[in-house]
Amino acid sequence: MASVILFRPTYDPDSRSAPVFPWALLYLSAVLVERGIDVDIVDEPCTPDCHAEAKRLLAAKKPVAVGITSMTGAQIHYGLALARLVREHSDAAIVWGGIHASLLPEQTARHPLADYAIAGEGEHAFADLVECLAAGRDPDGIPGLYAERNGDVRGVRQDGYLDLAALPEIPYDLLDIERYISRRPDLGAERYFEICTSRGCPHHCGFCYIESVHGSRWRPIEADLAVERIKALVQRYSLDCVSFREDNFFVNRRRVETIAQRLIDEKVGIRWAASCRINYFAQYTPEFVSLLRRSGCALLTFGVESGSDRVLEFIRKGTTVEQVRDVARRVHDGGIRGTYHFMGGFPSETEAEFLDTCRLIEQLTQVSPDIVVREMSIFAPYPGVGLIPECVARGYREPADLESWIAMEWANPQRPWLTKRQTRLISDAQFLIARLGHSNPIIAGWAGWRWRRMLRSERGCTLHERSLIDLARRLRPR
Ligand code: B12
Ligand code: SF4
Repeated sequence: MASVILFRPTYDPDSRSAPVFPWALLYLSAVLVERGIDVDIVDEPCTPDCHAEAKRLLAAKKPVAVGITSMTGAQIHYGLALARLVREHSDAAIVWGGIHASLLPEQTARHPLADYAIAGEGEHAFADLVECLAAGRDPDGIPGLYAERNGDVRGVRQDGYLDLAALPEIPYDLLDIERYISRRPDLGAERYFEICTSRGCPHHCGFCYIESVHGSRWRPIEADLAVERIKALVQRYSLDCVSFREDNFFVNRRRVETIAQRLIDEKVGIRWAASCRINYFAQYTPEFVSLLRRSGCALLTFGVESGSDRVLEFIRKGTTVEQVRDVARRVHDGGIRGTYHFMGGFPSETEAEFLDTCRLIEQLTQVSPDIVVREMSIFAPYPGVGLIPECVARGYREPADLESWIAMEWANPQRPWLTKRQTRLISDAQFLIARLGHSNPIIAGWAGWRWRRMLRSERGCTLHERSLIDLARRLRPR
C-alpha cells in the first residue's frame, strides 16, 4: 500500500490559543483513504517535537510523497524547514499545496525543496499524483500539477471546482480531535469545534484571495446535508458550539433559514458562530435575526475594514459606513454578539481616512460594551489580490521566489505607498486598540486617554511613550 505524510507547518509559534483544525489536510485525506492510500498527518502547531515525529514516520512508513500546506508568510518558513528534513531523510517527493501554492504554483515548484506544486483544490490532483508515483508512471499532465523540468516549470490549471457533497467522508480519526475542541467562555461553550459547509464567495473585496483561487464561485452543500453533518459532529464529539469556518456562510439567505429552522425543530441545542457581510445583515428582517438567535447564533463576525466610504469603494467592499453603524445596533438589539474587523494602510488611504476608521471603532464601542473590536490589521499585498495593480503603480514589486514571501508577515512587508508617519500611526492605533480593554486599569486608562487624543487630532499623534512601554515589557521578568 502506498503511503503519504501530510504536514501542516506552524503558523504562529507564540500562539497560546487552541490550534485551528487543519481542514485542508483532512479533505485531502478523505480521497486518499478512499483510494486505499495510507495517510499520516503531522500538525506542527500541536505536535511538541514535530521534527522528531516527522523523522520517525519517514523511517517507518517510507512514504512516496510528503504534502506540505502553506499560506503566504511565516508558514512557508516552517514548511521549508520540514521540506529540508524530508530531503535529508527520505526519497519521498515533496509536494506543496494550499493557498500560497495555488496562487503562485510556478514560483513554488521552482524551489529546490519542491518536487511538485499543486494549484487549487488538491483532493483528486494529489491522490492522482500519489498513484502515479507509486506505480512508477509519469504524473505530468495531471490537472493542477506543476513541476520543474529542465529549467522550465510546466503545469496546467484545473478546470472547474469540486462538488463538496460528492467528497468521501472526512476521516476525523486520523487526528486526535480533542486537541482541537476548545472552551470558548465568550460563547458560553465548553466544547467548541468547526465545520465547513461551503467554499468560495461571490464578492470581489480587493484585499482577498478569493477571485484568484475560487473564481468568485460559491459552492455550498445543501442545507439538509449541512444539518446532518452538524448533527453527526455534535453527537460524535459532544459539542455544544460550532463555528462555520468558511469564506461566506450567508450567501444564500434561504439556505441559512432552513439550517436555522432545522436546528430549532430538531432541538440540536448548540450555539453557533459565523462570519457575515455588513450589507447582508443590513437587509435582514427582525424575524430572520430572531430566527438566527433562537437557533443558537451567538456570535457574528463582520469585516468592516474602513470608516471611510471612499476607501470602502476603492477596496470594492460593497458596503457603506452608515450600514456598519446600523448593523452594529441591530446585531446588538437582536441579542447576538458582534465582532468587527478593521484594516488600515490601503494604497491611496490618507491619514484623515484612517482616523475616520478609528472614529468608527469608537462609535461602535459606544453602541454596546459587549461589542468586540478585533485588532486592526494593516493591508498586506498578498499574491493574487485585486489591489495588486494599485500597489504596483505605487512602487511595489512582488517577491520573485518562494522564500521571499516569508517576509510578508515577519519583516514589515514592502508598502511603498505608506509614509513612515502613516505606518507609525497605524501601528500606534493597533497598540492602543489592543490595550483599551486591558485588565490592568492603569494601562486601560492610559490607552483610553491616548486613544481619545488621537481621535481628536486631525493627523493622529505619535505615542512617544511607546518605546518606554516596550522596553519595560522586555525587562519584566517572565
Ligand atoms: C483557518 C484559517 C486560518 C488559521 C490557520 C490556517 C492554516 N492553514 O494553518 C489561522 C486562524 C491561524 C489563520 C491566520 C491567518 N490567516 Co488565515 N485563513 C484561514 C481560512 C479562513 C480557512 C483555511 C481553511 O481551512 N480552508 C479550507 C480548506 C479546505 O481550503 P484550503 O486551505 O484552500 O485547502 C485546499 C487547497 O488549497 C488545497 N491544499 C491545501 N493544502 C494542501 C496541501 C497539499 C499537499 C496539496 C496537494 C493541496 C493542498 O487542497 C485543499 C482542499 O481542496 C482561510 C480562508 C479559506 N477559506 O481558505 C484564511 C486565509 C488562508 N488566511 C489568510 C490570512 C491573510 C491570514 C493571516 C495573515 C490573517 C492576519 N491578518 O493575521 C493570519 C496569518 C497566520 C498567522 N501567523 O497567524 C488568507 C491567506 C492569503 C494567503 N495568500 O496566504 C486567507 C486565504 C483568507 C483571505 N480571505 O485572504 N488563518
Ligand atoms: S473578504 Fe470575505 S466577502 Fe470579501 S471576497 Fe473575501 S471572502 Fe468574500
